[in-house]
Amino acid sequence: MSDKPIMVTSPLLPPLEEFIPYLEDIWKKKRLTNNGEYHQRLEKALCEYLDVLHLSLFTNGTLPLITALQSLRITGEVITTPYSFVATTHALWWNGIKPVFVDVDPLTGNIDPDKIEAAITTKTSAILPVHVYGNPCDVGKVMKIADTYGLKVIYDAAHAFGVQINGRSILEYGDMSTLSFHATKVYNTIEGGALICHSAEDKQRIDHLKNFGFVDEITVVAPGINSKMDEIRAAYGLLNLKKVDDAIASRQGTARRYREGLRDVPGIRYIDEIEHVRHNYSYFPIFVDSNEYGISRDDLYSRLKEKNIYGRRYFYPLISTFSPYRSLESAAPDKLPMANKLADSVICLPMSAGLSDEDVERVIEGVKR
Ligand code: T4K
Repeated sequence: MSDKPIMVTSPLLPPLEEFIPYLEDIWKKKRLTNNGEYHQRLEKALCEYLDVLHLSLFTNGTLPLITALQSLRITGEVITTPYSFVATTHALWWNGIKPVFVDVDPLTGNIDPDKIEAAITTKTSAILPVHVYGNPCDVGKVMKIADTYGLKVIYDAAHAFGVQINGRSILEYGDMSTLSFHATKVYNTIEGGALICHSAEDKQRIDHLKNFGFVDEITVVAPGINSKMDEIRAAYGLLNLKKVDDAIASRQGTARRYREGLRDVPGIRYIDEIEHVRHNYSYFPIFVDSNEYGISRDDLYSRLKEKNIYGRRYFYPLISTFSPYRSLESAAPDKLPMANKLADSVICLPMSAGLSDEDVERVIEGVKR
């Protein structure tokens, strides 16, 4: 077996020979950004692929979170999860909103809906859960709580491109959902993202907010930001969209082999497929029980590195331990035992379209030893 590096992920790239004619067209037309032809085509194509009615493209997956909160005029406190990429909580900070962390489900790492009610105060205006690793949150329970207390729900669906529950897009749930199209994601536009909403009015407001708040040449209705996707990345995204089904199928094969290969390894747990869910296999986290496995998570992480296998500890450290947030009352480790346990035991194994059988075998053998 070779020992070439196996990275945690490798980007999906469109065929260069198909990209060049798109670039030539953009060069000819000299329309580079600001809701150009490719931008409009990609929004339409994504609505069709994802089976949603209203989607706004963004320049990354963080700005749609910030914009969703502005668009829904969220203030005060928002209930969220500490087990995510730091952008989730930073979006609250950028809006002057206080994050209130609640603990997560020990199996999936998603927000534990049974812990949400106890965190609601008179200042709570919304819930910001994350579909971690693309596994759906308990959307039914979250919706019930939100309806009971009159709260908005924004799902950070950065990992959940193409995920469905019972044949319905996961993006239909909540008031709004956000996606990331970063290079490391199942579907990428190099950098990019989107905000999904459920009405033409909301989409219009979002489109104003992502363009400085401009409604027309001389009218600004809100202190918007600049988060428009340019034509080159939109064209790249159109091409990558043609490849994403094959990419997901390839990832599915890798996930199946990991599950078979690691099934009987003592002290290694993974997340099983969830019934009635169309998964996108965006990540393959394993959780190491050091007592049963024999060595710690960090020792396994280092040993894999020595073998040129680069996993990542997504999501360690927890967001609640970072300096801007650790003094919050809700960040106290004893209030977040499950999130801490997952963060201290997780390694995401390499996962990308086109991982060879040999690579997958090397990873499995690396974990087994
Ligand atoms: N919400 C959630 C739940 C998120 O997970 C994220 C982002 C966001 C919101 C915000 O979305 P964006 O604003 O980022 O669109 C990565 C990504 O930068 C980030 O998008 C992602 N989540 C997070 C989980 O992971 P890093 O710092 O771990 O990536 P990096 O550069 O170390 O790359 C990992 C590996 O991927 C490299 O070792 C090699 C490979 N790689 C990476 C890049 C960028 C390539 O082969 N080619 C590449 O171009 O953050």
